[in-house]
Amino acid sequence: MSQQTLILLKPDAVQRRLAGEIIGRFERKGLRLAGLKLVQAPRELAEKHYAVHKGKPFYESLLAFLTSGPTVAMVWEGREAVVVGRNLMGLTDGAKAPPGTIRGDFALSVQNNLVHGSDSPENAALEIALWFAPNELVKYESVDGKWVG
Ligand code: IDP
Ligand code: MG
Repeated sequence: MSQQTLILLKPDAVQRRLAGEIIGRFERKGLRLAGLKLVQAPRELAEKHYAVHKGKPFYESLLAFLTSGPTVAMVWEGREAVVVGRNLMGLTDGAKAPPGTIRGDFALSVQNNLVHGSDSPENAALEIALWFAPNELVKYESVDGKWVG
């Protein structure tokens, strides 16, 4: 089943000029880009996005991080896009994420771990609605669809 997932390149990815490297990994995997924009997230958006973490010791620091600079917000779609995105990212803690994953290759920190990816199709739908207006998502046929599946 084709799914959509919200992927964010957090401000550390943009500041460290890793956006192209990371986007390339999603492209090469075979996922299809459905939406992309650069956003300076206001606090209200960051609060909604990380509402599940409210009350945790790292919550305020996490909000400060996500609002500290521009974020690349993207929607990727394709077969099992949610779990595929999570696997490309690797474990939350960059020090524990295996090599070959985005965090494993480029992150050392727990907080500054470069990417966000939705963790379920239900959360993906909620997060996509938070970051994108419906008319910002583009539907099209990918020409290599029959090869990538
Ligand atoms: P995830 O991004 O791998 O889904 P979550 O547990 O949902 O990880 O946490 C959301 C984000 O909060 C992480 O990506 C990371 O930036 C930050 N974070 C998670 N746990 C910690 C922590 O223990 N200390 C500092 N920041 C954390
Ligand atoms: Mg999460």
